[in-house]
Amino acid sequence: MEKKIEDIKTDFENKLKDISDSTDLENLRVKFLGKKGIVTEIFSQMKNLGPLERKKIGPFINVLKNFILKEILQKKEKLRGFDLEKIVNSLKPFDVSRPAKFGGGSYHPITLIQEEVEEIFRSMGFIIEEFPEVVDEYQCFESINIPEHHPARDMQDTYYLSNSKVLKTHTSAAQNDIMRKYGAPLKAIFPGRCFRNESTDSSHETTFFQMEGMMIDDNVSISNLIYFMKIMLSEVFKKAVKIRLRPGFFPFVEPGFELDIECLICGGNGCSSCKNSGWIELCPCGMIHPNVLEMGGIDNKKYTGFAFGLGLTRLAMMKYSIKDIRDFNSGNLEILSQFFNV
Ligand code: FA5
Repeated sequence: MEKKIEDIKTDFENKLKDISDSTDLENLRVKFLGKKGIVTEIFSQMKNLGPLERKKIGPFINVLKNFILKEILQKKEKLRGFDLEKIVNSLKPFDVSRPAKFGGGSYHPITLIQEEVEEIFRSMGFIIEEFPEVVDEYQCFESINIPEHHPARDMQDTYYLSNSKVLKTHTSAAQNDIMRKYGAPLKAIFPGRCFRNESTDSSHETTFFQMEGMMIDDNVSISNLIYFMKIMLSEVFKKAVKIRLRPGFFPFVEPGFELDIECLICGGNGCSSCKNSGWIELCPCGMIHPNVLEMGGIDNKKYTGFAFGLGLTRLAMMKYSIKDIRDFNSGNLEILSQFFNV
């Protein structure tokens, strides 16, 4: 049997030498290693051997099989113009004890933009609050005037957890707790990660960041809201950017607005990031609904307030010219490590 194995090896080596194209190589592989191939056949003959001899011969056949496999792979690479042996020989020896070189780390663009916007509002007297990502339905909806059958509560948008909690769909979920915690007057921003069960495209993600803001005092009006929005945008972009205000409906504000920014990727000409509209929906806002103030324990006869829900991830897209929002969660360091606050 050992002699037979040796002969098979020699026969294979002779045949391999003459092979010059990949079809012949595949035929050779099938001839030796295929289901009815020579090596398979010799494996099946093992059953005719006694236990001692089987134990002795088994490893020889395995070595033969692995040898043939390795030679075929190497030949395949050679035929593709890829000489493994040559490459291995050309590798320079290296010193494994040499200290590694590490590049400096960098902040994620969301962290950069968040810190920047926080600083802008902090300098205008706003406090910054953190809020959990898992909230209950009362916080996310009822406490801000979203009744039970409102479409925003539809399973399509909201991730419901098994403990009857939800993943925060918007930072507005913190409004009620923050009003109750601080009362009025109040100037607060609260950034956070939001989750929505929706299909993604270049400006929609299932996980994205918002920054909510509220100002409550006597005599707060829409002009205060517009003033703060303008300051924030001019500080972030350090240049005039075109915005437009349209009526918008949100159950927790009255009146409500959509604040859009001209798409800075295409300069308003239309591109995939803005779905060819030239505008990006950035920061809906409005005057806080009296019911919401009341549910937050604030006297709605004495106080008025505005609230906004800034799309922080979209703001970062515009600031850093990132065309596709999905890049933020991609982990692609080539894209993510090149941004700095300027
Ligand atoms: C809201 O979430 C309201 N809570 C905002 C609000 C707060 C209105 C206070 C009035 C007063 P909307 O669903 O439109 O609204 O989201 C607000 C912003 O978050 C959008 O303009 C957009 O910039 C960003 N945003 C919303 N959904 C996504 C998404 N899937 N991916 C990325 N950004 C999103």
